[in-house]
Amino acid sequence: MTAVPPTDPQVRLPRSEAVKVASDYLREPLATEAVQPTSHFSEPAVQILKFHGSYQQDDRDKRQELRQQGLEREFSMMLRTRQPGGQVPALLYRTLAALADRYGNGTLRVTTRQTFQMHGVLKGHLPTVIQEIVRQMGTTLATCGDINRNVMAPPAPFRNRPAYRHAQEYARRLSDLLLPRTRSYYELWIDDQEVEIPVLPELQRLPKIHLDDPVEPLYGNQYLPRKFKCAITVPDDNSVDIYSQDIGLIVVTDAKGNLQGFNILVGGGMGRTHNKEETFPLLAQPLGFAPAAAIETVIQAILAVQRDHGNRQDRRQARMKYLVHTWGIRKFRQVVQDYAGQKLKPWHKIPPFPAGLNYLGWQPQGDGKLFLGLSIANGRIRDTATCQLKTALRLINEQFALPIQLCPTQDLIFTDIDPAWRSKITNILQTHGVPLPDDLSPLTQLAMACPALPTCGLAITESERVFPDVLREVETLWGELGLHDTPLIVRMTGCPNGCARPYLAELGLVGSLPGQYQVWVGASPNGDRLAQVLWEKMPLDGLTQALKPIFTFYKQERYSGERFGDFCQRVGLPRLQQQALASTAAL
Ligand code: SRM
Ligand code: SF4
Repeated sequence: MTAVPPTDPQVRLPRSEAVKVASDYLREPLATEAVQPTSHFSEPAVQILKFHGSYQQDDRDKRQELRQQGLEREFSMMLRTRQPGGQVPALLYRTLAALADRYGNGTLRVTTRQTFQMHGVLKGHLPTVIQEIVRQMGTTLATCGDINRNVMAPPAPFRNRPAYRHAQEYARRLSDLLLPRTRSYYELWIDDQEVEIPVLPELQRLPKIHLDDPVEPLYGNQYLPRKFKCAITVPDDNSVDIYSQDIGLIVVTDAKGNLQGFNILVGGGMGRTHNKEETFPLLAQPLGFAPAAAIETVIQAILAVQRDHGNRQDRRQARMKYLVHTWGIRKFRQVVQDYAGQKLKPWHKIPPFPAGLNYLGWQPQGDGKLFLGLSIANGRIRDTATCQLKTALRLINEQFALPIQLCPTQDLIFTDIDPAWRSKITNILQTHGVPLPDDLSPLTQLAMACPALPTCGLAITESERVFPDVLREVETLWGELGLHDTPLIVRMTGCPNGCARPYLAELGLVGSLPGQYQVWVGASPNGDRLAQVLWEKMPLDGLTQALKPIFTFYKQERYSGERFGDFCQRVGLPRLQQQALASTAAL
């Protein structure tokens, strides 16, 4: 892998890098095009728009018809918010829901990184929508693009467990620390020179970490080679899929809950490309431990190492996981220590994480109040004929103004609930047909799918739209075998990019060709082992028939309490494939 420092004059910049440099810190050509009365942006502007939190999309269902009529695509913008640790104040939720109704497609979507996405905003409405979000203390800044994305943390609002509080606090601190410093976002959308960008003490000059760049001392004018993702968790909760992150921090406390520091993991990532063997998902590896006082420096050092040594020539090889993989963790650690000007301490031993947690249903917060976790199918908040989820959430928001925690499983938690409100809230949900978690099988509670068609420009197959049917069929089969109460993590994506983290599912379906899916099995239910491909091309109408012998084998041969993912890993792919073949031959 070639390591290209951002300012190396000898190397001709690929287009994706040149666009960033030419943008004058994320301004042009976006600023010019944003005020033009057009339906969409040019390609370079689209790349810069991402750093402002928006993707240009078009309705792929209508592409062909419009092309036949000689018309242009039906363009609209998707906006993504930044919610460190998934925290959403009640007023911001109200604003986002109203904006989605007025300017979007009427839905909000809870993402797998604990943010909201709003789809279907017309180009001309972008300034109004972004202004309103910022006015209500929200932001879309740097939620997309080659920069640090939303920082995740476990959503459970356990007020009596200090480790959870530390994780949430540091999610916010790291989010602020790694924001871009350019004023372009505010110039373009807010027209307000008064907005203050926090200058953190940690951003004072640190040798090696900071560039000689007056605007972006950490990122420079070329930003990162690729997207960058961080999460913070606590030792007994891997709801954030910590091993899938570029940087994963695990809170370490003393016996009284005082923060000592963080175990640091680096180099995780899911994305891959079909038939490109040099791309693959990777789990993050232990880097070491840093005391709390040093963590900001170490995090910036890691990011700066990726900034300077990540691959800027080939975007498919540009994620930090490939740098860690190519160098090996020892060299990576050495270089990080060199940048940080300090040695990392040894990793604090922690037990393995427990299996896939969710925080659904009514639970005590530990401070006399309750929280309520609601399962949201694919994170999509909308009303249907049978379930008026959007209306129910609006009513709860209006009547009780409850803060929200978004979950990495695309679910949502209402927090700080006075126990006296419980029956009224339950009543609102029931009268609007919103299923309470107890009504849902463990399989439905844990499942997730990415948006794919019709909005995602990269989708090869359907995902969100077909997932309810797929899940129902898998669930029926699972139930027929008497496995109703056994949890199973099922995730689906419309392409190999891995947005719903399917390579960490016990059963992962990954769009491979139109109408066909790879089937991945064998990930550990606690998220510390990747799945493997069982079948390369499976049409959906053959899925349950193909799975039946595998599920039956599991039912018959599993050890007591053994989960499907662990079983598949133990028996191995060849035996699973044999079972499937034997069953086909017997037909
Ligand atoms: Fe993702 C690109 C949706 C989490 C890996 N992802 C996209 C885009 C923006 C398509 C595009 O580039 O044009 C999708 C927009 C679809 C739409 O219509 O809304 C998209 N990704 C999503 C969301 C909404 C999926 C969801 O069901 O919630 C998630 C938004 C997270 C957020 O709030 O920031 C989302 N994406 C992820 C994750 C999971 C995670 O971060 O924990 C991954 C795998 C982890 C990782 O990054 O390795 C992920 N998305 C990708 C990739 C592949 C990156 C790679 O390293 O190869 C792409 C494509 C790319 O970057 O080139 C991508
Ligand atoms: Fe789109 Fe692929 Fe991500 Fe699904 S996994 S949202 S199809 S990029």
